[in-house]
Order: sequence, then structure tokens, then C-alpha cells
Amino acid sequence: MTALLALESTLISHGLPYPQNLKTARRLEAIAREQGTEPRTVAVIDGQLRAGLSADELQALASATGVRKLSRRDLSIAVARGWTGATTVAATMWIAAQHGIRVFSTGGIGGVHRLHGGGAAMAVDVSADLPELAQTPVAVVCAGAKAILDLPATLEWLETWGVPVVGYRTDEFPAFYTRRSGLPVDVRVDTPEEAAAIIEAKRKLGLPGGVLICAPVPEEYELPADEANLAIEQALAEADAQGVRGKEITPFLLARIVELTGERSLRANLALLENNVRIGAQIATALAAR
Ligand code: PSU
Ligand code: MN
Repeated sequence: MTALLALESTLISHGLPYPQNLKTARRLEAIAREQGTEPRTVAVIDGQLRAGLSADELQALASATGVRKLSRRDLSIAVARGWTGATTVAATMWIAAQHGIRVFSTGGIGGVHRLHGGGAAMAVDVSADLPELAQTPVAVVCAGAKAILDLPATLEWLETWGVPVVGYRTDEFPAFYTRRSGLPVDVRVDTPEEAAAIIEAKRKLGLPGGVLICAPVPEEYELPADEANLAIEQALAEADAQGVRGKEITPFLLARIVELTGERSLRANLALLENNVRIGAQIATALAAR
């Protein structure tokens, strides 16, 4: 049986500019097929939770402006109201699990945000991606998380809630644009089979939730750490000054970083996505063969 690989749609609607986004979405589906899997891009279309989009639906999501960003809490509302929207990592995981899909490739996950504005008095903003990883049995292949987040706090959260963090050919948790964060992963694997063995062991033990598999951006596309961090600090300062909060903050920071770092960050983003889809497809195949 052909293994299925879930892909997300936020990167189509919010992550990349048109028409690059449509080209990328199609290219990622093609890579999944080249690797012998069946890609299932996840989104909500007219109130239906979908895993697998037609060419027309993909095109419409990519070219529309103001597409909704739907996370777990938005799904019931979207269904009741017949909305169309792109799904976050959390919502994509949940819909993938409903469709019996066990592996999902994306770019970067959400996490624990850095404290901003009001300091200690402010509640910490924790992405719904984290509790989803703690409760939904889907393995997520990503390039780590952007340093717009508090990466040590994000890893602490994953530890508390029992989510294994696996480095794919790395000993360190990658920071999206850069290969290193100085923070260790729980274990390193060097083959799809080793990753599949951990996913399968977790399922057999009956432990709830997913596994986070982290593959660093390919070396030749990595951004210099100084350049990435400068853009991140500036974007964070602007978000603070403009009082950006809640579900708007992540899209705001992502868009500003792309504007500040330009063509090179876009190329890094595309390269890591392609890499993650290739690895995710290989893991899905290894898992299906067990
Ligand atoms: N981080 C990235 N790229 C992304 C996202 C986060 O580097 O595209 C998107 C994903 O869809 C992720 C969501 O699930 O942002 C997290 O949003 P929030 O922090 O509001 O939970
Ligand atoms: Mn949030």
C-alpha cells in the first residue's frame, strides 16, 4: 500500500508570496510522489476538513488574499460556518490523524513565545502546536523552530509533555534558518528506518501524542546566524512597538523576517521544505513497511 504524507497549507497562504507559494505547493507534492508516497495537502474547504486538495483548490488557496489561518480552536467554527482556510501545524496534525495519516512534513513549528511587552505580568503565549504534539499521534518532520520563539522553553515544554525530539542526522535542535541552536535533541537518527522504529515503539507502548523529527536546513542554504538573529530581533521589536498579539503575532514575525532578509531566506525556506518532504516521505514508507 502506498504510504500517505500530510503537507500543510499555512505555508501556501501565509508563508510564501504568490506565485512562489503555488509553485512550491505543487513541487512538494511532486517530491512526495517521486519518493513513492501519496501527498495529502491539508486545509479546510467550504467547512470540510480535507486531506488532499484538487489542483483548482490548491490554486484558489494560493492566490486568494486574506485566507484564514485555522488552528485547533477554529476548526469547529470553520465547519459550522462553512469557512475555507489554511491549517496550522496543530490543525493539520489533527485532520491528518482523522484520515489515518501518520507522518506530516512542514517547515517550522510554533512553540513558546518569548516574553514581550508587559514582561512578567503578561501571560506566556504557547502555540497550540505544542499540546497537539502531546496528544495527537502524528510524526512531524520540521527544521526545528525559528528563534522568534524561546527555544529552550519550547524544548522544556516538549519534555514536560512527553514528546520525543529526534534529530535527523543532527545532535542539535535546528533553528530553521540555521542548523544549530546549541540545544541538544533527545536522540539522533541517521536513517528513515530508525525514525520509524521510534514512532512505532511509541504507538505500541500506547503513549499518546506525536514525535518531533528535526532535520536542519541543507548546509549550502543556511543563513549566517548573525543575519538571521538581527532580522529576528528587529521583527520582535516592531511587533512589540505595534502591540501585535495573539494569533497575529506569528504571521507578522514571519512576514517581517522575509522582508528583512530577502531572497536568501526564501531560498533557505524552499530548500528546507523540500528536504523535509523527502525525509517525511522516506519515514512514511519505512513505517508502512514495518
Ligand atoms: N513557524 C514557521 N513557519 C510557519 C509557522 C510557524 O517557521 O509557517 C506557522 C505554522 O502554521 C504554525 C503556526 O503551526 O505558524 C503557529 O502559529 P501560532 O504561533 O499562532 O500557534
Ligand atoms: Mn499564540
